[in-house]
Formats: sequence, C-alpha cells, structure tokens
Amino acid sequence: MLKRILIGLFFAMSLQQVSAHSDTVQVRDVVIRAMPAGMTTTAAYMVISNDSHDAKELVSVESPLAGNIEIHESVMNDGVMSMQKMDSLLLPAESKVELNPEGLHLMMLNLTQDLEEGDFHEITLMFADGSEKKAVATVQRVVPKAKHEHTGTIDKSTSTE
Ligand SMILES: [Cu+2]
Repeated sequence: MLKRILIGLFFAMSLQQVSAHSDTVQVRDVVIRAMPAGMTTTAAYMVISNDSHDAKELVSVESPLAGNIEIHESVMNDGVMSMQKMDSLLLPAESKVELNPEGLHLMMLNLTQDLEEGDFHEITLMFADGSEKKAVATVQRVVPKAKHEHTGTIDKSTSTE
C-alpha cells in the first residue's frame, strides 16, 4: 500500500512539471470505477474547473488504460436511463463542471488491463485550443456521489451494489 502511495505521489509530481500547457484548467477527484476482471468498459468521473476568462472545449481524452474514451451524458427518457455520446464538452469561462454517476462521465472502452482498486492511471484531457491537461485517476469500487443531490431518481435506478 505504501508503495502504491509513493508511486502515486511521484506520478502526480512528475505530471505537474509537464502540465504547464493548461494551468487555467484544474482537474480534481479523478476516479475510475473498478470493474470485475475481464470487463472491457468502465466510467471515469472528476471535477473540472476552468479558471480562465475564456471558455474551453474538451474534445478528446486519452489514457494508456483504454483503447478509446468517449464523453457521455446520462439522460432520462420516459423513466429509462440511457447514455448519449457527446462530440465535446464545453467548459464556460470561470466555471466548474462535475462528471459524476448521475450525469456527465467519461466512458473508457476497450480496456487494456484489469482494474484493481487503488491503482493509478494517467489520463490526458485535450482541448479545442490545442492545450492539454494530464491527471492521475485512482481506481475505486465505490464512486463518490454527486455533490448536488437533486437527481436522486437516476441514482436508484443505476445502482449495481
Ligand atoms: Cu457512458
């Protein structure tokens, strides 16, 4: 466990040095949902803050963990939850956008390895202006819920625990 923490710290520190491209975008609480071995798809959640005076547009996401990553939005249609793929995610100027199990999330497809709780994985967010932001995600079995709890109905219908 200690080794994992040290590796994670080293990861985070080394990333800070190379992430000068987009200091106006901060990414926090990056979590990948742990899945049983053999599963090839999972979701990732995080909080993205755009502290600049300009809007930013997230256009793609990459990680060695996944063959491809899509931006998804969960929507309720006649009481049925479904997911829609988005071409991009707009981050208005001076805004904070939360990706959580009740709404926006990243869909990680064609996973290249099994997901072990406590593991760290690097992900890179790429923006329309050519800048990018690297972040370290931790794999967790229990994913934090949304901080704004006004969509409780979706929460119940998607619980798998
Ligand atoms: Cu999805």
